[in-house]
Amino acid sequence: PKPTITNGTSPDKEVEALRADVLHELRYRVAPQSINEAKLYESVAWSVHNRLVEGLDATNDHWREQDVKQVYYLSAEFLMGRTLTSAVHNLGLGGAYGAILKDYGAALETVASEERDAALGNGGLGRLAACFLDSMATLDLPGWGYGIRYRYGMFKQVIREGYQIEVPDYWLDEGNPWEVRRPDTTYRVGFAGTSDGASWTPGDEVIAEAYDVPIPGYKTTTVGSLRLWNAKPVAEFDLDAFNVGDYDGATGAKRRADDITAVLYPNDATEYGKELRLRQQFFFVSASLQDTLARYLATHSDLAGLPDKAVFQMNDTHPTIAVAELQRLLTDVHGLAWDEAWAITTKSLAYTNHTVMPEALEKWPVAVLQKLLPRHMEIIQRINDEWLASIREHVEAKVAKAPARPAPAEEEADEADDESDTTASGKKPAKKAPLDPVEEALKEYSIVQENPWKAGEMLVNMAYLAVVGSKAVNGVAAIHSEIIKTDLFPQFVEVFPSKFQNKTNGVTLRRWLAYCNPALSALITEALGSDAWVKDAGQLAGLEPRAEDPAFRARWREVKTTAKAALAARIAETTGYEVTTDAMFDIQVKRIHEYKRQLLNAISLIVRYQEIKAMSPEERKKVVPRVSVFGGKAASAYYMAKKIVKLVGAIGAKVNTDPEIGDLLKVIFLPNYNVSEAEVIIPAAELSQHISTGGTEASGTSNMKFALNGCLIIGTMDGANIEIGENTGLENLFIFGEAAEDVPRLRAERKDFTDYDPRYTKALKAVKDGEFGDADYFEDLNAVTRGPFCNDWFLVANDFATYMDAQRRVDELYGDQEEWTRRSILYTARNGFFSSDRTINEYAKDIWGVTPAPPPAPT
Ligand code: DL6
Repeated sequence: PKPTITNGTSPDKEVEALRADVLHELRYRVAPQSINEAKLYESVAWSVHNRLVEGLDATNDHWREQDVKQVYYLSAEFLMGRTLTSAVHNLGLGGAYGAILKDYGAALETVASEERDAALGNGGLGRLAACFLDSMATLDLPGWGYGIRYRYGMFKQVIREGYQIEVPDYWLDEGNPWEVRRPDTTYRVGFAGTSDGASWTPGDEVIAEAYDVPIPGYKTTTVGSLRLWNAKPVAEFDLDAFNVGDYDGATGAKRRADDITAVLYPNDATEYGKELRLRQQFFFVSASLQDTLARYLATHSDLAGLPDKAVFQMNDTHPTIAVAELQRLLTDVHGLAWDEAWAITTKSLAYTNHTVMPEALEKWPVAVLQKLLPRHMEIIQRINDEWLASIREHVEAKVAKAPARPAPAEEEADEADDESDTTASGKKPAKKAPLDPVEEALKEYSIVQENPWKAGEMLVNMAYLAVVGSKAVNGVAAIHSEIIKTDLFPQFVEVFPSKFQNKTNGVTLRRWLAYCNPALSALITEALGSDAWVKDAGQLAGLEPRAEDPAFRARWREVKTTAKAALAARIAETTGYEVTTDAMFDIQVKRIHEYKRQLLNAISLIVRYQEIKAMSPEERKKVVPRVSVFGGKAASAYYMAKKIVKLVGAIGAKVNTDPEIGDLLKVIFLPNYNVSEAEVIIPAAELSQHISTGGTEASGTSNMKFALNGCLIIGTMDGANIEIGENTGLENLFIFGEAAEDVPRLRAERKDFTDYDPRYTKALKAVKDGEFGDADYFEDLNAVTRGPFCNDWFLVANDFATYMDAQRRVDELYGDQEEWTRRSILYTARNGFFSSDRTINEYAKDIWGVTPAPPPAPT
């Protein structure tokens, strides 16, 4: 019999049906020579797949019948991690599958660890998208994720002799039970060719084929969809070319298509790499928009109604070519007039900014766009012209109000000309006509702008295109949403102040507390008398009084110690280092980046090492033992980040083998940090570090995961740390460092530090003297925090002393385990706000206008 989801009715029958299903999958699909945990994983996963597909189709049928408004979350990244545990528990089938696996002598947790991570993302931005999908389904909100089915996701990080080596991640090798191929859902996506100003004849086309990843909501009938596109050639094989001996040509189209969906973030150091990235972006955006328009037009005829039925959330600048593509589809393909189409476009799109880092705010050269997407470049130019025309009056008034700049005296101007404008031949170039101040001011607003670093090159600022083309623009934490308004888009705020919003990030409590930390989760459920908190995070507040109960604190500590033992085992397995659970577990896991300042942490550990070495045996007895864990990947072309990885490893190699140090300090670099590693690390953390330079981290989301798992935070007043501080009580965090508002001034002062903290100087000297090996290799790290040319942009030296002071407070508090545990409980109790359910409810209400629509339970 084909089992169906029974949602709790007749549990025995359900278990029997699932048991038969697992056996069927094991026998006929997996068909192993012998049964092991990997084979059991596959069998259970395919059995869960069957349930998910039923739910997926039922949900989509329901949404279509109800004609509900849907949100389409366009994202180049979805960092899903493993699926089995969360799917099984969200479906409420944990007990059933656990019982079935027992028959085979296996347990759900160990079988689940056989799954490979789906690492279709880089860091916080991609994981946020995955958390959002979980919350959308759990809240029964009609919506889809749309992205790329990368054949190789984020690279696997291997550490060889301390150096990061990138290895491809063959995550699809064993098949993927978490997707459904939809060979009937395909679209053509064009590139290059010519445009006559009204329509486009692509020079090249590929097919986008849909794969649907079902997203089960927690304790609900809704199964949402993540639709990922795979690129295929229009014609797989050119027999004519083959027959005349052109073997490369015969498969050229296939190779070009394969490249598009090969890797996440192709290295864009080459022209081909840059172009490929734009191809990827356009490929998934075009397929997704064509798909959603087809869905709409299947039941509606008037595109004017599209904004009532569809809203597209653009996750960072990667999908922002959607502004031009939606406008093109509406005008060129569906025949709407420009203005009518533009009204629909700007009512249907919304944009989230995730960074203030200039290198991540994409700007595409006009020349590249003209070559690859000629029609889109025309459309962007027209959008820009009309936008600038629409604000001309505003800019004229602004210029008129601005205090007049004193004109330089006649001779001074001439002198200046003489110095700067005389060419080698002694001839003076023609004097540039002074620019009209209005034209000059309009440049600030222009989507198409000159490249300040490359004379004559014109760029399209994709963030500006998104702001102009969207109905809402949001940042991802309160401070970040302010910085966006004051630093990134102030000129747009003048024109449309109400467009700008804040949506503080959140994380799904299912994965990041209930499932990754089952022991803590059970204790919370016991204390609160129900597991309702898993779906209603506000209920965690009920734990607060228990922080005052010594017996409860003792149980809380016990749970932490068990999680620490699991991490200690993982450390031993992956690095060979043995660590004691009596030490404080201090964690910094995130992408390796100078702004995140792993270097500050690393230098402080050198100081700690030097200080312990200088102590008497009596003094050493007072040291709080620490295990300092780092994890994170450096982008393959990020030279400095790779050096930081190497330095941390080198510190560990010295410290961890020094018999004088023993258990007082261990420095660990855990290789290949990913979602599954995070699920082991976060429950075990006692202190976590979120120490970015003020004003650089948009939000951070691991800070939320750590806080919810009762881990104390050392951090700067940056990103979501600030709101975590407000919720938890700032006095419960270890705060240090310069505030965001002071950073620009400190940078501008270009202080050449001569007044280093002596501890800092001594630590750097040790690196320079080769105490950690490779002095030459580390020379740049040394230089990065010194002037005069390297001006400590990320304020590592500047914030060092206050960081060390915060670390002293950490050590002091850790000595008082009762107070430490009390705070740990308060972190969990007070941070329910950071559930992604809250974030998604805000998006749904303030931007998307979508409302819950659960499909009825099957009868
Ligand atoms: O919003 C999710 C996540 C934030 O929590 C991080 O603070 C932010 O760095 C990250 N942004 C990106 C974008 N690219 N860069 N850099 O990953 O978004």
